[in-house]
Amino acid sequence: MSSHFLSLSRRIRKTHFTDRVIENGVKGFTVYNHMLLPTYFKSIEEDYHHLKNEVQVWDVSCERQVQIKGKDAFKLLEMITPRNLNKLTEKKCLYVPLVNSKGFMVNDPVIIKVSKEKFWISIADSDVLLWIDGIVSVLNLDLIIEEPDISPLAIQGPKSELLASKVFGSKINNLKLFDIDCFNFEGEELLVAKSGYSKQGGYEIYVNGPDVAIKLWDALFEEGKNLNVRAGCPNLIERVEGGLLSYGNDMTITNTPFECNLEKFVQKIVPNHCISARSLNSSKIKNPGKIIKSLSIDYKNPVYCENIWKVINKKNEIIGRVTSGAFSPDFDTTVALGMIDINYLNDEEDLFTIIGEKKYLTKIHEKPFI
Ligand code: THG
Repeated sequence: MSSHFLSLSRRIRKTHFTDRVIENGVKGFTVYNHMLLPTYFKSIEEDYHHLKNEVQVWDVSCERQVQIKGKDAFKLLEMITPRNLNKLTEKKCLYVPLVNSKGFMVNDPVIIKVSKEKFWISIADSDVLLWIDGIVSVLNLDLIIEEPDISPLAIQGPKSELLASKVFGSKINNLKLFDIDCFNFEGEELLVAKSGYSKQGGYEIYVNGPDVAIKLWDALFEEGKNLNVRAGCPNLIERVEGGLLSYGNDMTITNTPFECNLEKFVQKIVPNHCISARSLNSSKIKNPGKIIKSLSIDYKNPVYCENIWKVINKKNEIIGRVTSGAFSPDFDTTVALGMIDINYLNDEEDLFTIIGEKKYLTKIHEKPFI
């Protein structure tokens, strides 16, 4: 994969874990929410096999928390998402599309209810704080918005439960997907959720401040010695196999939740509080011309999609775009996510993806590769 040095400056924030990440041999970073996010350690393939067999600790501090606190906090949340938030409790977090008044994706965060009038929006890579601040100031809502010093640290992989229970006790074994609860670590109460940006299972710990960050990192590596724990990060191959969407890659503010296959989270069809309801009700937005699909591409060499790959039909017409892709060692094919013209979703004609100068047979899959 091509790489260049990233010149650091104040605009690109380090995290409380960055020094530890470097000590553990990180080889690449990207920038996400103006903050460093590791991209690989040994190699993307080696990290992938380790993630799918062992356990990793990930510095995902760049999943910043936009905290909203006050009497109107819940009202604001209902305005910015079409998902029904009835299931959001102090014991359950939710994956929620944020949609603007024209019906376009602003972000796709996880939302956490910290207490009665206090929520964290655990954001993907776009400036949600600015978007919300605009709404709040125009409508004069009664709430305070800030980005607290919270650094999510993820434990991911099939052995994550073993590692997490060594540090947080066996109570952690009771958590089901998207459950969240308080756990004691060295006298600190930390929120821990069963969640994370992989399909291998695991937890995300919302770490407050720099001191707990280092103590927790070191405890996880001490307790994880016999579990072959390693520092890791969201893995491109595993993510694409699992069909996890990446805001800024697979979708942007030019896409609707329907195009992003997030229709199941469009639930507030009555335009009451939600600012996207009217647009999301219009037949133009409800019936998208293209939709995100999992794809397999008959290309069998290590490869990473760093720019859009065009998808074409027999007549060489462009009928889609691959937005994320990588060769998968386990499936022995290149796996991908891409926006495909809805007229080509049924297997009637051969489709091809252009990689380099050549074209490779491409199949559309109804489900991710898991
Ligand atoms: N955890 C936390 N914050 C985050 C992410 C995370 N912020 C940034 C980014 N990741 C947000 N994007 C996603 C995308 C997918 C999922 C979570 C966050 C996810 N999706 C599951 C899936 O698609 O299978 C489940 C969705 C559902 O059905 O509810 O987990 O990872 N804290």
